[in-house]
Amino acid sequence: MLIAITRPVSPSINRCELTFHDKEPIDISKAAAQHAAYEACLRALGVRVVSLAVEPDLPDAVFVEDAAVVVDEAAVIPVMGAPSRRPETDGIAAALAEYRSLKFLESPATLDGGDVMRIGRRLFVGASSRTNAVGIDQLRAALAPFRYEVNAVEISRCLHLKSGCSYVGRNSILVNREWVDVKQFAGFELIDVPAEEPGAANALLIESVIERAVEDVVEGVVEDVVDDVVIVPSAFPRTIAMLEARGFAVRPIDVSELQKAEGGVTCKSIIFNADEPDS
Ligand code: CIR
Repeated sequence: MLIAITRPVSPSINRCELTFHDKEPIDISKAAAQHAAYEACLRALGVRVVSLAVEPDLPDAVFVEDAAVVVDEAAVIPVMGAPSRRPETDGIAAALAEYRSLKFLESPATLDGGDVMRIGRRLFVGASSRTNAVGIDQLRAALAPFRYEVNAVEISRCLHLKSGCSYVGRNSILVNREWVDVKQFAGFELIDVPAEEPGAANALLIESVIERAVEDVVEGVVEDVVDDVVIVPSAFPRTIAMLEARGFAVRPIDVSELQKAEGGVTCKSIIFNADEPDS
């Protein structure tokens, strides 16, 4: 089954890291309600949500995606790019140890999970202000025994790689080419976000149960499975309409408060395939 690790919105989120956004007050109870709706959406799609304890003193702790890179064979725990966020990995590593063997990156490596877009056995990693070349090299070395290919991608004007592109299924990548250099994406269909919605390329694919079963047998991308769902912020109606017109099943979700913290829809969960841990 698919498992999603999540963590509640921290009461200190108004002290979050900001890189490209101006500071705007975040309504904590509204953010918590939106996060609950996000978790409910995942559950409705058949995902088992494992919500960890709140981290009151870690403002960005809700953005769990940045604290790990999970593949089928292992979980890699990075040194996160923002020093304020580094303590977040302790709780994430403890939770993931139930499901995966752990590998740890070491300083001077830095890497945020939001910079890693996995498509089958290929990992594209954004060379961002949070992820350095040593981090990309250490990730490549950590995953080499499992035959994953790791490629660096140049990005600019956005926080993470997945701020500017996401794999949405059907061999397709939703992308803002103003922010992401697409030359590594040969062989994939590129779907450009509308110019009016530059931030809309962060979308969360939840693959259908059928596709997950097939993926167990056939490694790599499975095309034309109709039951996949792509979760997209409701703030991006043109992108939603465009994806629906192309036949994608889209689930719009309101994440306006966490967008003020420079978050999107992928960053609030770590999603992977696993059996239930033994209790
Ligand atoms: C940060 O700057 O680290 C947080 N305020 C936002 C992190 C969002 N993470 C993501 O998109 N993967």
